Formats: sequence, C-alpha cells, structure tokens
Amino acid sequence: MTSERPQAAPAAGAENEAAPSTSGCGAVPPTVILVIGMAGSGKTALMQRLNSHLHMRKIPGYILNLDPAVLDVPYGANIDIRDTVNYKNVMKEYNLGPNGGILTSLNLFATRFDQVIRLCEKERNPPLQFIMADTPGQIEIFTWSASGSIITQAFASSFPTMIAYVVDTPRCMSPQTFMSNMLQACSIMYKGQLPLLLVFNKTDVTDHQFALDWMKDYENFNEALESDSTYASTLSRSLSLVLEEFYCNLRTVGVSALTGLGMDEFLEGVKACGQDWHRFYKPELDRRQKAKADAEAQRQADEMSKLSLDRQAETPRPPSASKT
Ligand SMILES: Nc1nc2c(ncn2[C@@H]2O[C@H](COP(=O)(O)OP(=O)(O)OP(=O)(O)O)[C@@H](O)[C@H]2O)c(=O)[nH]1
Ligand SMILES: [Mg+2]
Repeated sequence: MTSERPQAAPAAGAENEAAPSTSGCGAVPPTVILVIGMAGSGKTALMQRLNSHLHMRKIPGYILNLDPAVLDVPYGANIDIRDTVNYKNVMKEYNLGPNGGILTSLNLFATRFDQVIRLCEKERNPPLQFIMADTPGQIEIFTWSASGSIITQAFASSFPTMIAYVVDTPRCMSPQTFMSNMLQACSIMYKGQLPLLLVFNKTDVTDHQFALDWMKDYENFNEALESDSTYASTLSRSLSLVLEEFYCNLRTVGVSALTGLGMDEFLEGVKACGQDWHRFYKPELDRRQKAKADAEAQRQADEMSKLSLDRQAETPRPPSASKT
C-alpha cells in the first residue's frame, strides 16, 4: 500500500485561479509539475526551494519523490517512492545494476499509482494548488520507460499537468551542450504530449539571457559557434534552424534554486502551462479517450453480434411438419 507522509501543513487563505474541475477534488484542480532534467541540473534543489517558497506564500502544495536512489530528500515529501520500494533490495533480488534497479523500482511503484492519484485527489481545506514530483537524474528512465508513461498519463488524465524541464545554465554556455539540452527538452515535450516550461536554473552563477538570445536569434547562436568548424558545430547550426518553431512556442524562466531568484515567475509559468493544458491538451486527451471508448464499444458490439449468430446456428430447428 502506498502511504502518505504527514503533510507539512499549508496555511489557509490561498487563492487559486479559476479553471474547470477535472479531478473531483474540489472546485479547482491542482496543477501537477513534473520536474525533469539532466543529472545534477538542480531538480531536487528546485523542489526544496519551491517547497519553502510555497510555505512562505501560504500556497498549499503536495510533494512526491519519485527518485528511489536518492539518499537524502531535503524537503518534506508527502509521498516518497522509497517508502514503498527499497531500491537496494530490488537490485539484489533481481540481480540488477543501478539503472536497472531504478527502472524496476519505478515499475513496481507504477503498479500502485492509482493509490497515489487517490491520495492526491483527496479533498483538503484549503485545496491543493500544486502537486510537484521530483524524478531521477537518469532522465531516460523516467521519460522513456513504461512506468514513466503510466505515471505521466495517470497524472495528465486526472489533473492539469506540465513538465518543468530544468537546465543547468552555466553548463549550457557551451553551444553544443545547449543544443543537446534543447533537443532533449524537445523530445520530452513530444513524448510526454504535455506543456513544457524550460527552467534555466543556477542563474545565481550565470544569467540565462545568453540562452534566450540564442533562442530568439539564429545569428546570435551562429556567432557563438563561429570559432568552431567541426562537424558537430555545423550540425548544431542546422538544428538551430530546425528548432526555431519549437523555441517560438516555448515558455521559459530563469531561476536559482540556491537563492530563490525567479520563484514567482516560475509559478506564473506553471499556471500559464496549466491553462495551455486546459486549452490544447485536455481536448486532445478527451478525443483520444473517446476514440478508445468508442473502439471498445464497437468491439463489444461485434462480439455480441458474433455470439448471437453462433447461438442461432446452434439452436435446434423445430421438426418440420411431415407431409403425408
Ligand atoms: N549555484 C547553484 N547551485 C545549485 C543550484 N541548484 C542546484 N545546485 C547545486 O547543483 C548540485 C546538484 O543539485 P541537485 O538538486 O542534487 O540536482 P539533481 O538534478 O536533483 O541531481 P540528480 O537527482 O542526481 O539528477 C548540488 O550541488 C546543488 O547544490 C542553483 O540554483 N545554484
Ligand atoms: Mg535529485
């Protein structure tokens, strides 16, 4: 049984934006923030900062830790995967390496995710505004595994859900690293089919303006690549042109998990993504669910008609009147 840790009490009186209810947990459903990013980009530090920021602003939030391999969680997680699965035991029991251990732990946890959704949907006073989930640094384990899809879909079909893709800004000063990060963000957005907020973290070390300039103007990025004439830089130039469409629809924010810089802007970005979910993603989700339900209803109707044909064929005919 997936259990809930005692909730760090949020204070009353917080407001929530008006949006239609989808979860049955009160008038306005909370927005789910899936915090995803490369190893060491600052996901856990951001969760910690968000937690304290929400407390300071008296905004009720709910926190999940989905990283089974983390040693210390520096925030009070309401639900922690480590309470349900023991990563070290999983490695031993199934004779797995570290990544296999994380993947299998997530798979085991995903089988009980309906319980997590029920806990998130529980009515609270004041109602939750945000549900935040920290994910493992082995990014592909969450984004490309069946369990990652199950967890993402379970959230997305119950709540407005968005992805906060955390970028290590100082490391992105190299154009090649920047491009790798953008490609990763792009692939996660298409795989998750959810609104994505690009979160430039560690802006206390390096301001993210250079990255915004690169995204806004191809020539800027081209200049940064000028000194480099390798194959990788030529490819980066071409990719930058390809990604222009991705960039122009992308929401971005600069934050520092260390100093708390940009946290209000981050929450604004999350809310905007929540509205995008209602406007664009929910109708598509409803359409997919309806198509699935229609296909199932059609399958059942076909089965029933086949069954009744079989029965007709099997029913013995009444003896015909003998002609004498
Ligand atoms: N200067 C600075 N350092 C940061 C910031 N955010 C995180 N860090 C540091 O970056 C390192 C990694 O942070 P984590 O929060 O553990 O990163 P993570 O993405 O959760 O890492 P994994 O879970 O291992 O993938 C730590 O040393 C943090 O102190 C920030 O905003 N500014
Ligand atoms: Mg972490």
